[in-house]
Amino acid sequence: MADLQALNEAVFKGDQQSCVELTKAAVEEGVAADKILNEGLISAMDRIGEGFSKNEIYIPEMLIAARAMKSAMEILEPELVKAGVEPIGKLIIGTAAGDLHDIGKNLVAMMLKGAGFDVIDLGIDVSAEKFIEQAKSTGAQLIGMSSLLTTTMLSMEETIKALKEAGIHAKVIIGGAPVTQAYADKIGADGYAADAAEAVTVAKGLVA
Ligand code: B1M
Repeated sequence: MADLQALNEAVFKGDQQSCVELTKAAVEEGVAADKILNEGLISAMDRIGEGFSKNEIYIPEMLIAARAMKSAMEILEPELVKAGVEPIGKLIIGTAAGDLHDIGKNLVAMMLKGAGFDVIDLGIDVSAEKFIEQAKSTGAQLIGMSSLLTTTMLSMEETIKALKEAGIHAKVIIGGAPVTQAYADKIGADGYAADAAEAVTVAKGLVA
């Protein structure tokens, strides 16, 4: 019998192999894809997020759990598409123009995916033009930008300005080591998150 509790534990512990096996077994047994997603995967990532917020779980464990979740999602995604499960929102994400750091951005993207968002990752060094083009073509409600350098923080401001000038109404969330709430307020971002767990809370709040 499909063991979603074991799958939940496997995600929590970052046991990639068990995640894949248990997800495959649940799909083969005909367990509904949204049940596997919610009970097996998302609730485990919620636990990871809570632990991270309380400093009980650290970045390496979060990355390992997110990677395990990603492997399970690769099996589950076609089933979710077949079942017509709606994501809770669509978000495009990338690192600010000029910035090549992507470890934090990838973690944020994985956590948002884990929380049920449809995440389109534009990668690193993403220009304002690319954000605008992708915001238009995907119809995303949210745009995430990450910056690790004090210099590339400035390109976030330019991108937000360009998005507004292009008439894009998607809400913008920013983050990254040098970024602060005060800076987000200054440049007109709609949300700021200090870490990947908080990014999920902020993103959920913006699409609610
Ligand atoms: Co670079 N680097 N780096 N680097 N690098 C830093 C950022 C630096 C602080 C190191 C230092 O000097 N102490 C410094 C920046 C100084 C500054 O501007 N104030 C620096 C520098 C100077 C540089 C170069 C200029 C070095 C050089 O070439 N002279 C160069 C710049 C290249 C470029 O971007 N144009 C450079 C290059 C690199 C590598 C390529 C070697 C590598 C990046 C590899 C990669 O990402 N694939 C690298 C690395 C690894 C680092 C450090 C060591 C680690 C960054 C990291 O991955 N942290 C970093 C020093 C440090 O931070 N201790 C440093 C772990 C990651 C999980 O955390 O990204 O903060 P972080 O993400 C967090 C939160 O910030 C938040 O959630 C994440 C998870 O909790 N968050 C968001 C992030 N994005 C978010 C988005 C959100 C919400 C939350 O909403 C959308």
